[in-house]
Amino acid sequence: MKHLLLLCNTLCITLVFFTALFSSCTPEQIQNEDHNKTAIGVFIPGITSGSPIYEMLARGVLAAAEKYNIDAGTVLVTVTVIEGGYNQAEWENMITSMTASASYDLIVSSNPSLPDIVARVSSNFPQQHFLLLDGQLSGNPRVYTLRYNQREQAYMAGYIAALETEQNGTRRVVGLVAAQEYPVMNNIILPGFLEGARAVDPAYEADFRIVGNWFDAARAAELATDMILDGIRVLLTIAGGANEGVVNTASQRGAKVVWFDINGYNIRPGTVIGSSVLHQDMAAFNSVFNYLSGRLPFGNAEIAGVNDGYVDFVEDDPVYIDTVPAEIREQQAAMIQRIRSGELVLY
Ligand code: RBF
Repeated sequence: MKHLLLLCNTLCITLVFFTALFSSCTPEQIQNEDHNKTAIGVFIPGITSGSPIYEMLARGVLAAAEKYNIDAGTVLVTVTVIEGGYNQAEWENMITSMTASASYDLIVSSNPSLPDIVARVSSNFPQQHFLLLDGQLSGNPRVYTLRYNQREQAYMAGYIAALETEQNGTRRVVGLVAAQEYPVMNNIILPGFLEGARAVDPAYEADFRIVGNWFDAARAAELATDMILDGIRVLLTIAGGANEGVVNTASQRGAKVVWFDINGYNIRPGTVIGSSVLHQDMAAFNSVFNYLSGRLPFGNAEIAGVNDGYVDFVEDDPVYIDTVPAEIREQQAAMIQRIRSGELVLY
């Protein structure tokens, strides 16, 4: 039996599940005053809406709490989701406040910039436990991180972008529209994307453009227009809410888009020709469930890729099958098979 209380405003969503037993949580994991409760705070570094990586985070945490509660039967588990907004300069203060409130046994977040922030907060509040996805920090006994093999994710995006360009493009250039520059973008995603394209033909170059934020669809549309007029056939877009500007422009101008993080085929059927995805909902679910069961290996920094089931390219969507030529799908499938079999290793 379960009662669900949903309190919602723009900044804070609280879900309280009245069930579950915390019998399997170790005393060290429970700081809350009420020892019958486990309180989890989810910090969204941005705005959830329009950023599937954050939607998956919240969904996975909530599902893990719900399953734990249903399985265990009697104890209360609370999940509070707090949106940090787009002003990145405010995030550290917000996480410090969450920590200083001593309200959460575990703070969960997702973003490559979080490990540095959490390292500083943790030095002032060493008891606080953190679970960070899409980021990497090892050796802190209160912090667990899991990042994805985004070289694989970007390589699969670059490969299909080049296959489509070979068939219907005019120049051997693939496009990447990114919201902002950050180390994972510049050192892993952009090089991985280009590496994938160059596996089709070494002559490929990448045209890399920056929107400047994670929401400005009009600016992203301007960049996409420029790139398409320059003869670029396929654009990978990694810009949160601004992705909308890229996909609209591409569909109006007959260009193609590769989607990142979630399955995007149905966003614009026929325009979105690839979906290089992360199963962040599953990562959030598994790691929170492990935490609740006292089995999260704090101190570890894990990396998960295609062969761990956390990175994938969606090949079985009917829209992909109906709108992308068989010849391209077969070559893409053969490349993915080489990753799965271990013949192609991309760490
Ligand atoms: N991705 C989003 O989808 N939405 C965001 O608002 C967002 N904000 C980010 C802010 C920073 C400082 C950094 C470093 C990354 C951000 N990302 C965001 C990117 C996200 O972590 C990931 O790299 C991409 O979603 C590609 O998987």
